[in-house]
This record gives sequence, C-alpha cells and structure tokens, in this order.
Amino acid sequence: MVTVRFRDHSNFTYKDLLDLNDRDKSYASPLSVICHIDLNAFFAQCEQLRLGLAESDPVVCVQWNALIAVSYAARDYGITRMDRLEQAKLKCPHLIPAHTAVFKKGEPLWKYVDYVPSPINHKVSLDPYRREGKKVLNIFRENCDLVEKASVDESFMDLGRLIFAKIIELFPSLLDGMKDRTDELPKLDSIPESIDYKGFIINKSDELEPEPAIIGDSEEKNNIEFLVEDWDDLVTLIGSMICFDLRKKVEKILGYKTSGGIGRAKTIAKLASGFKKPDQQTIIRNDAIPNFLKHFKLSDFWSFGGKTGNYISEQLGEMSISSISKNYKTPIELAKLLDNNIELANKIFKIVRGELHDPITEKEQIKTMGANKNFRGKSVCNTNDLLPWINVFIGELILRIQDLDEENNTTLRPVKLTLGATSTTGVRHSKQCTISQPPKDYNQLRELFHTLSRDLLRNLEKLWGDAPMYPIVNASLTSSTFVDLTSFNTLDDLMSTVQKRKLDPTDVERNIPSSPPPLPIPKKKKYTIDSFLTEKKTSSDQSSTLNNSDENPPLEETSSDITDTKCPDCDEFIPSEEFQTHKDFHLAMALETKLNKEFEESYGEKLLKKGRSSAKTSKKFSKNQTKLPF
Ligand code: DCP
Ligand code: CA
Repeated sequence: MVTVRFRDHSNFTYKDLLDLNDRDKSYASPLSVICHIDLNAFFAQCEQLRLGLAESDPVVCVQWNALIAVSYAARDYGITRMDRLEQAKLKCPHLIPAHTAVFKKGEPLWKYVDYVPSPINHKVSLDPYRREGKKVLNIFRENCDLVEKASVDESFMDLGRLIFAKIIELFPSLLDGMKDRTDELPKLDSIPESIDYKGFIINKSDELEPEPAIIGDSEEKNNIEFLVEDWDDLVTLIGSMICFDLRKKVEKILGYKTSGGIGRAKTIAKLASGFKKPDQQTIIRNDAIPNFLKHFKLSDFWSFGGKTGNYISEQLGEMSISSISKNYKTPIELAKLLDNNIELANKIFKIVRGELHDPITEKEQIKTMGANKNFRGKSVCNTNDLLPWINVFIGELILRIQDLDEENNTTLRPVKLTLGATSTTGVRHSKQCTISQPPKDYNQLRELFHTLSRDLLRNLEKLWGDAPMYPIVNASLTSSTFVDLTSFNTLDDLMSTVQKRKLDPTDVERNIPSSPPPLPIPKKKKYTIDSFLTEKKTSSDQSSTLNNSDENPPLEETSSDITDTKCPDCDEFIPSEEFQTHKDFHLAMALETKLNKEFEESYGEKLLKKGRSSAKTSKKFSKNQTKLPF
C-alpha cells in the first residue's frame, strides 16, 4: 500500500521535473529515475527456450565440462558455476546440460551439434546469446529513448521522458502554476489510484522493516505501507511500473525472465536488480538509499571488483559502504589514504552515498574485438594446424562486426589486427598490423583479414627465433581501434580520420595520378607505417564486448615489433619511405570514385541503393543456423 503524506514544501523544483524531459539533463536531475534490467541465468535460459524446456527443468549451459550458466531450477540443487559437469550431475542426476554452439576447426560458421563437441577440434561460439541479448535490447529501445547496453544480458535505461509524460498525463494542470523554473513543485494531497508500485520496496530508515509477500507468479511485494512524501518518491514508483512493463514485455515476446532495479543513479539501479532474483524487481526511493547500501561492500560495485578493489581495501582496510560513508566526511580525507588520487576519492565518496550520477551512454564503445582459443596437448604443432583456427577466428570476427553494424546502425571497421600465440613454454608473442583503408564490404574485409593474418603468422613465427614456437597452447586474433566509416561523408572526414594527416582535398582531386607511383624494387620486406597506423596497443585497450574465449586467455603482451605488412589494396610490398605516397594513390582513387558516384546519383537513387546494400549485408548463415529458434 502506498500512503501519501507530502511534506509541506517540496525539495524539488519545476526545473528538476522539466529536466526529466531532456535526454541530456535527465540523469543529473534530482528526480532522475534509472532502471537496470538483467536476464536471469542468461545462457541457461537461452538454452532452455531453444530446447523447448520448462522453467522447472534443471538446465545448465556447458562449455566442454565447465558450467557457464546455471538455471535457477538447477541452483535449487546447490549447483553453482564453480561446479564441473560431473559434480553437478552428482548433485542433480537428471540435470540437463546444454552445450554452447561451436565452430568446427576450419569452418567460419557456428552450429549447434548433436554430439558432445571436443575442445580439440571445436571452438565455442557465444553468438546465439549475443543475438538473444540484442533482441531484448531492441525491445527496450523500442520502448525507451535512452538505453545503455551494459553487457550481453544487462541494460540501463533512463526513464525520464516516460516518467515526465506520465506525470503530465496524471496532473495535466501541473505546469500551469509555474511562474519560474526555480519554483517549488506543488504539494500533493493524494495520487491517482492507478499509481501503485511494482516490486519490492526497500524501506526508509523511519519506515518499518518490510515483510515480503508473494503477489502472483514469483514477484514479491511488501505487505506494509510505504510513504510518498515528495515528488522523488512518486517518480520512483512510476519508474517501477514502467520497469515492470518492460520486463513483462520481454517475457511475453521472447519468454525470458529478468530482474530489475529502480533508483536515482546507475549504481543504485544495478545493485537493486541483483537484490532479489529471479523474476523480481527492487525499488530504491532516494531516502531509502542509506538503508539499502548498508547491505553492500564497496567491492560489490562492478568497477571495484578487481585490482582497484584490492588496492582500495588495502588502503582503507574497510570496505563496508556504511563505514566508509560514516568514517570519511570529505573526499579529501579519502584521498589522503589513496595516494592523493582525488578522482578515485571523489568517485568512492559519491558511490557510497548513492550520488554518482553518470549519464546513460547509448552507443556501445567498442575498443577491441577478439577471438581466441586454448589448445589441448599437441593439437597445434605447425602452421597447417593453426591456419584452420585462424579461419575460425576470422569467420567469428566478421560475423561480430556485421552484428555490431546492424545493432548500432554503423559501419565500424578496425584499423588494427593482432595475432598472438603462446607456446607450451609459456612464451607469448604477438604481431600487429594496420589496415589503412578498411573496406566496408564484409567479403572484402574477410579476404583482407585472411591476407593480413597469413602475413602476421609468418612474422609471428619468426619472433621465436631459434626456439620452437610450436606446439602452442593458445592463439588469438584481435581487431581493434574501430573507426565508423558511416560518418565519412566528406573528403575532409575521411582524410582526417583515416589518415590523421592534413591533406588538401582539392590537391588530391587535381593530382590524382594515373597509376601508382613507381615503386623502388623492394630490397628485403621490411617497412614501417606512419605513426598513426603503427601506434601500439596499450594495456588500456579493453574489450567492451563479450570476448569469445574458450577459457580465460593469457594476458596479451603485444610485442614491440612493428609489423611487416603489404599494401592491403594491391598486395604489393612497400618499403617504408614509399608507403605513404603509395597509400595516397589508393586514397585518391577511392575518393574520386566516391565523389563521382555522389554527383551522379539522385537522392532517390541513393535511398534505393541504401536499401539494396543493407539487404546485401544481411547475414548469411548455414541452413542449420537459420533453422535454429534463435
Ligand atoms: N558468463 C560466463 N562466465 C562468467 C560469467 C558469466 O560465461 N564467469 C556468461 C553466462 C551468463 C551470462 O554471461 O549466463 C550473464 O552473466 P551473469 O553474471 O549475469 O549471470 P547469469 O545471467 O547466468 O545469472 P544471474 O541470474 O545471476 O544474472
Ligand atoms: Ca544475468
């Protein structure tokens, strides 16, 4: 039950409310409402639905004999992700293990197979889960104007506009009394009956501890009264209704059960969605934040789990949220213990108070995309053993680049490609090359990847010198430094972004040579590429997407070698001093073709062509794959 007992004066202004209606300001408004939705036991749910099984069936998603997702039905038997398959079967004899899809050695497309795949000649594919995750994301995007994909199965949503519209619908005369945006919002005596809350509410410190009550299906609701004392409480309750609707839409359309969290900031919403699982949602009103946060430690925040978390706990000695917020009254006090890192101190200071208000970022910031495989025993003893796996990596990367383009309506292309390998002795080397003009066309990109990775492999093998590189225990192919070719509408864009150099476009047009500048006879293939193109991979390059790894890959240590490569456009080997001139030729030719086409085509023709090209780029899968329920 909700009881309205409004304060005499609202703590909020018309501006705070109006800001909700602005995508850029909403997250910073003290009335902002963010929700976080996470799919329950995601990979296991995908497999359960794919195989037409019931929620009560104890399904686990398996990679070789490791469990990577455990359904809630299987969790009832005490099974966790830490169990091996054999142990899990002992705990639940009628366990249903579903293996992930796999790439077969040498094949560029993944499949679900009707036998137990061996890690010797298969590689796991997580594509089916990415696709399902994308379908969920699309439902969110159709219903909410600001959605951030947080991982393969989690999204943040800024509910500002939806809430603003609801408030205006409920209180149509609300804005009439506004003289100034800084005016206080009016006091409310009651709220329409249609406004209730959905989910489990965390109590404010002066409210009674909530008693959970089951309300149909498995959703819980508290069975005591909760106060609406100001507009922030009201918007949070409306947010809980919207979050509930979004979750139920996902369930109705796709069948997936989710958990949700509703709160003022991303950090609060994220912790809230994990508070009650599965198929539940938790609501945190602003005044309940301290009461809620006392359940957590600093390491429960996703950015403070690993090394940073260890460092902070070493420095502060105490990680409970309540004690950090009680013991440190200013960020300066915290900074003193954190090697004067005021940025980190500020962040912690705000997080423990639920006051870190980060915006929702809509576009996925892809930095690297990698495919890698750990090899058993001596299964990869020479170049011929490795090449089929490189084909698999390339197939996987191309599919993922296609997916990314479709998801974000972009033409993201990597300008770096890195091949790495670890030998049985533990020595790891990698070679990186650059792609100065990555093609938009996926087939051309695939061919280019093949050419470049063969070159990379030849050069990588040389890095071992006299010691043998083979057998190897791991290999990886990573594409990185993505540029969006969609935005290259003008000569200037293309010039400055791809080449990162200043070139006068008119000069280029005037001086288009009729053939590539003559090349000196290559001495020995050894060349460097300009600084932009050879900029080395740094340790800050982290994947923002789910990397398809068979097991945790060893840390990538890119060798400092500048990669030998050949011109990807004409396959000629180019000495360093000639390389730039040679590239200019290709660039100029490409620009000329582009410009001519632009002048020739009418707007209608361009639109038609766009339609055709997007049809052309739609994915092609084997029959087996298109028949899958995914
Ligand atoms: N995943 C994985 N290996 C891990 C963690 C996760 O392969 N160490 C995959 C499988 C999960 C998916 O990512 O299904 C999502 O991860 P979550 O941490 O969200 O876990 P679940 O969705 O499986 O369970 P929960 O219901 O607790 O969110
Ligand atoms: Ca999950």
